[in-house]
Amino acid sequence: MVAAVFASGLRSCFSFFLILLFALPVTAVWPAPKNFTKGTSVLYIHHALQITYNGEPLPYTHGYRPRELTSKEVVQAGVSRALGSIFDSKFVPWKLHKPGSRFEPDVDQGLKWLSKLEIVQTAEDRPSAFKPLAGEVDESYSLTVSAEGAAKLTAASSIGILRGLETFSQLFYQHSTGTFWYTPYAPVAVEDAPRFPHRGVLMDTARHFFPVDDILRTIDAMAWNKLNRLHIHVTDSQSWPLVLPSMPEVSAKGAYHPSQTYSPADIDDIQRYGAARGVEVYFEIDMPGHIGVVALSHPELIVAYNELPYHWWCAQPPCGAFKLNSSAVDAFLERLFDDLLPRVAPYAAYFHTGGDELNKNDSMLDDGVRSNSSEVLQPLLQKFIDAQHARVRKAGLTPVVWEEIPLEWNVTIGTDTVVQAWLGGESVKKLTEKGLKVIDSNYNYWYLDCGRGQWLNWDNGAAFQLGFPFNDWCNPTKNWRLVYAHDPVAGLTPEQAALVLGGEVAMWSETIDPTNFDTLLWPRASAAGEVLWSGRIDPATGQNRSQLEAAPRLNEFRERMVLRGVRSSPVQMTFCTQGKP
Ligand code: CP6
Repeated sequence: MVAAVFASGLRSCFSFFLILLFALPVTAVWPAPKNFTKGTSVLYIHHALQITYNGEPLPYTHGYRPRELTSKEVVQAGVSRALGSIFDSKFVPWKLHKPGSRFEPDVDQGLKWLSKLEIVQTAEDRPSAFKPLAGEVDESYSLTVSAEGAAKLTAASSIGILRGLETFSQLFYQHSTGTFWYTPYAPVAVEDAPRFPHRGVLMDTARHFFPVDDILRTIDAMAWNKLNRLHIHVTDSQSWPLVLPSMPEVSAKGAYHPSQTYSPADIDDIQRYGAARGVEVYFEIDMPGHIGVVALSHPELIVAYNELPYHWWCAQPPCGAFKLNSSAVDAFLERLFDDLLPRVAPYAAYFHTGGDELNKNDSMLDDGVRSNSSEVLQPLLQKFIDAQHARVRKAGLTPVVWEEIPLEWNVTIGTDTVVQAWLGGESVKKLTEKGLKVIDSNYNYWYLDCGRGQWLNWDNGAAFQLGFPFNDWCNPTKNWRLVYAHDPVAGLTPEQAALVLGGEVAMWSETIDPTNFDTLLWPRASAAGEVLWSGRIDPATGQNRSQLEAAPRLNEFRERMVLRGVRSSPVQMTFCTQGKP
């Protein structure tokens, strides 16, 4: 800052000094590393940089795709993406500096080059690079870039190396001459590790369909944010885009259109794409509520499908729930899980069986139950959950459920089960008091589709009941600062906090499709991403992280996301990031 003022005032008299006196880019790296020290020396980087992986030369091949998910292929593809991010995205950081300021070094003097990047993986991937995030994975890494031009990246796992490569890529800018790339931060030393192991995004492909490419692009952007779990809420009462070869009628009747489906090959592509980037893709089939669409192919399994007035039977039209006392439902689920679980299990640790917003009244229409009393329904639901979770475990997966299953219905679930909390208030506390593992998706902060006040249902569903297929299902109003303000472990004892695996931001898609998805997800998911990777509390101060410090840094990262092809919303006007002229 001082250098910039000095430089602009005295430029003509002291041009000899100005070679060194340019203003540093304000900041770098999102999410904030655990420990990060940087200097003020400039290093240039070239495509022909020498790269080694465990001592072997690793060529930088532009756009390299891994042929198989071995550690070496994953790292090689990661190197290609990181260098592609540096050289392709053309990030000249003028937006981060006052107009007319000198924000970059001169390139007509003797340049210092980064000569090598040495990558060392100190342990074997467990269980494999193929199933990267099952169980405990060490995502930590350390990265140094010396002022003399040698970079070293060390990690225990290939995923740790990917995380370090992403940090590495964020140290570089393109020079406005267009033919040089440099970091102004040498020497750099980073020691980094995530605060939470589960850092996720929920994508809802049932209210609107998302083509595979939109999902793959989201996986890329998640990896830039060091987010590591993509939860695909793949079915709901509105549509069933998932093709099941053993029961093709379900998607044939249930998809919005034959083109709006995911084939087994699509599912495989999505999960492999994630695995290569350290993003576990796991699926949710929401049940026994939120499943009305099955009535289109199997009407005998469902009660209250499209029943009106809808708010009597469910949270959102069209209604429809599984019968809770039906051997036909059980046989259907046996077939469904036998088809789906063996295909998704190689790439994931989790399978989500839903369980949210089950309306008691539905079972009044069920010939096998005819009751809306909790005493009658609870044991039926217990049996239902036990049966489905046994199938999930048998496939080698860990079940995930929404919070209502243990908290509202008092269903007993295994302590292996992960519970996704969303209703805010005391939910996370109550769940961890029961000794249950938790993913936090507090809807007051981390539901990105909805603003506060979403439950002011202004017409009580009247429009829908009048046959008008319209539903004012909330509007987005939360800003990144509200998302950033949420700490999933605030107010918990250390024992309780240890059970919080992390969190997920949720993008329910009633009013979201590929045209507005990126813009609504980013950069707000980045704000949650930093809370989940770096922790809400800044260890340097012991206080909540500063939004004032975060804003320009998030803005810089947002520019990178846009230049890499993701249409993130702006953080603030350019004027604010540049500072007063
Ligand atoms: N769909 C499903 C939804 C929601 C949930 N489950 C939801 C509820 C309330 C709000 C936003 C979304 N649309 N299947 C709740 C987990 Cl405010």
